[in-house]
Amino acid sequence: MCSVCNVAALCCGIDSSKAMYKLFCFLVLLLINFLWVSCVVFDDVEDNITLRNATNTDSNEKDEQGIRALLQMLLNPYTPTKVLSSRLQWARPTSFHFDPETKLLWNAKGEKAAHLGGATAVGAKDQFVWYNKDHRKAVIDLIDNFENATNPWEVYSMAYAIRNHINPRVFITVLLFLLETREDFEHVKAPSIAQVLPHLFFPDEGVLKSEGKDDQEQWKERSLKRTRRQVFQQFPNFEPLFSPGPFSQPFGAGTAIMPQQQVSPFSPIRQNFQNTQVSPFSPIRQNFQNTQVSPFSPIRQNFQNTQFRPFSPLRPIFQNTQISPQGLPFGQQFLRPRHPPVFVQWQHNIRRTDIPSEQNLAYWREDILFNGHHWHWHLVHQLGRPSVTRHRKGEQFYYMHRNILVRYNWERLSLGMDFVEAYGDLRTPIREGYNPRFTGGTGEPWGARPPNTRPQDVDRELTITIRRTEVWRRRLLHAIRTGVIISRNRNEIAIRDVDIPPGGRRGIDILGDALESDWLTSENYKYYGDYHNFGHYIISAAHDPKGTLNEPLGVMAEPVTSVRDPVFYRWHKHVDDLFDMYKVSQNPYESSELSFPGVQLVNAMLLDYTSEPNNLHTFFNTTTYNSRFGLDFRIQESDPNYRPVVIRILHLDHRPFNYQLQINSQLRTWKKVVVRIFLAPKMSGHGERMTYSEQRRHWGEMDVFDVDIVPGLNLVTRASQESSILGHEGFPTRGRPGNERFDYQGCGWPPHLLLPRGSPSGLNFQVFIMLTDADRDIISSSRRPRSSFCVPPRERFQDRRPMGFPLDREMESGSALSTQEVFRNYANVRIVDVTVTHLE
Ligand code: CUO
Repeated sequence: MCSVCNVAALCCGIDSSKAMYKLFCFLVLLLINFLWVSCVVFDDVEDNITLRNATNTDSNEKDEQGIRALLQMLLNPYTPTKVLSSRLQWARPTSFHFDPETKLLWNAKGEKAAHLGGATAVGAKDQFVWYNKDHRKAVIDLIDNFENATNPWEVYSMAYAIRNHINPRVFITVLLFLLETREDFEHVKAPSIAQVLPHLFFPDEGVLKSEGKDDQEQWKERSLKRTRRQVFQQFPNFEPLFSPGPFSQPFGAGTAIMPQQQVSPFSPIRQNFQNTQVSPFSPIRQNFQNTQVSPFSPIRQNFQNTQFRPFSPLRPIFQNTQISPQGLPFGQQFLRPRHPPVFVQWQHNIRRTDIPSEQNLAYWREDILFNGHHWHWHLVHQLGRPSVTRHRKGEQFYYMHRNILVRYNWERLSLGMDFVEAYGDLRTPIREGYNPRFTGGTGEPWGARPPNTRPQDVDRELTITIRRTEVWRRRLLHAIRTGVIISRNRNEIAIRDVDIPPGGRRGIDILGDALESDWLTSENYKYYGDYHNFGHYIISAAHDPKGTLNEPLGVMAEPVTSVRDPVFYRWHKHVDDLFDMYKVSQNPYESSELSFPGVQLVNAMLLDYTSEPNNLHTFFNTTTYNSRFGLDFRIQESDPNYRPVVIRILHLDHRPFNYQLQINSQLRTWKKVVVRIFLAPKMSGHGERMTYSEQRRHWGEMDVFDVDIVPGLNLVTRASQESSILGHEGFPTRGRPGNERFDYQGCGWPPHLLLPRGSPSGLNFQVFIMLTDADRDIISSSRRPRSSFCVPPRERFQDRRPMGFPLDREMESGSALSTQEVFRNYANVRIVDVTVTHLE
């Protein structure tokens, strides 16, 4: 029958001509089949679960088993625990038992370990609503209970006992939060939210598969291939970071789809860095030689990083969307002969809003990493959580959302649209309709809002009147105008953006907590209410405010989805207007705060090495996304129709570039300086030159870093990918030597969206660059790269200045002048005109 059976039969002394032989063969084949199923069917789940630090000697084997199981829970959010446990052969913990009746968790000694009444308040099938305070409280309750666990194994044991009784979204949020904050999880690399909950980013399986058929046919000859080739043919000296190979290969079973990640040794980008480091005549090298920079200096680190890291703006995406760091080509993990994948090209071309111009921005609003960034920011800046409250959280709320808004306006300008218009009066209709056209975790579609829907008082999961939010707004406006917040003890707290003693809070920080708002860190939650969050909630319920249609809430209910809806930016423009009223009320910076005697920024340029200086380029690119988990979970792998879904996402991208700065120091000794770089459009949407005041609301942070300079002329090169706002590969958030690095991508801005789209004929922007004295600005010297959009738990922002300094306030010199004219007399400032060209 088969050679395997013959050999086995021979070994066992069974005659191949007898009936006994047939039975024996049957048993052998059964055994082989069992082994095959165990190894092949389940191992691609197992393959993807790899701890960041496999040789961590601190964690015992049990802890590692626990962590592995916790990650598997994350990646299979809707599979019951028992099914997962037997499929993945978890070690079964017996130390906890949960009683769903009493909501009590008992430990092995028969003692009450926790009461999960709060955590179970959100039903297993309820739609999770982040901006609903009760739902956030469920998250906090569960976090509190998990924090009693003394090690990862205990966290797993508790999770095992309670998981089936907790709303899956609450459970996932808590688990990811624990991975971010617990010290015993420091070495664990958490999966991205797009991989944990892909249905929040893509439509359901049916839509994907039907689109996939079309796209497979189109793939070989259609747009993307042409787009990429055109980009590189236009600039023959520019070698693509990724080989275009995958676009010219037919797809099929076993075809590797991962583009080459390594930068070619002949790439001009690499050469550039090699040149700047290796050449003995390089001014940069001379600079290093002269200054004898310590091997631990951030300057040196910067160059080391830029040299040895493969430079790819897309690399973080790949790292984020795959969990296995073993070096396996990404696609090969699931390209098994038995399950040829379905390839889907995802182009954001599903119409979701009725206004065509708004629809044109879908590629930006629906960008996966951007959605993930916003979600992650809210995850780590958990509301009502004093033990892990992030430093300057209220100010961060203002600043991070200001930057989102600024960049959205850059994009609108690139497409010839007006800047976003505030929507703050909840009694007026919302012009834009929005139909999300994808489903929530429970399989129900998100609520759709028809055009010109007028929000009303809400009475469904929560009860809230518009009148109540208006009272809160009036009180907040009064606080902004008078510069005084009334505390819960009825004390008057002055809110001012002045330098503050350690432990004190700036006015913008206090205002941010009151406005967002946070029931624990708000100085008076009862009085100032929950203004911003309830705005989200009322808008998300506008299409069914009383729940009479039994329609789920719209995407505005959740940070992970809210940025997809055009009304998000309108609501946040209104919130930003309130913050800006406060900023405008602050005294302008004095010239002593802006100048830097003895240090001049002689020259500055931006180079992408494909054309003249100060010419930057964007284009559309693709990324492959593994939807192995979540999207196709409804068809089991044992089903002959099972095929994994592999998604290619079209997204904006740009050529990496460098800032080159010539800094002259007349000081007698070396000096650490802070370099602050911002970008803004030069002209308004109507083609008029903007004044300082008009341009002020459109500056977005590009980078803030520090560098050591020596007396005389210094040449400083900084790579765009090193930016302080970006999610970095292996960003060392914990800052302790010897720690494994943690993938902190979620906290940073998506690297591929660093630049605005620009226009085919070139759109004019300005880059504002300022040098300030690090002795004044930096709280403590650290070798960690700085991050502008979040700070690790229990640490402080290094930059002492207000976020957005110096462009966050009005200037003494008057609002009729341009920014160039306002800073004309400051030798430490330069404004560079740049052109951003979009390659089509
Ligand atoms: Cu991030 Cu309104 O805060 O969404």
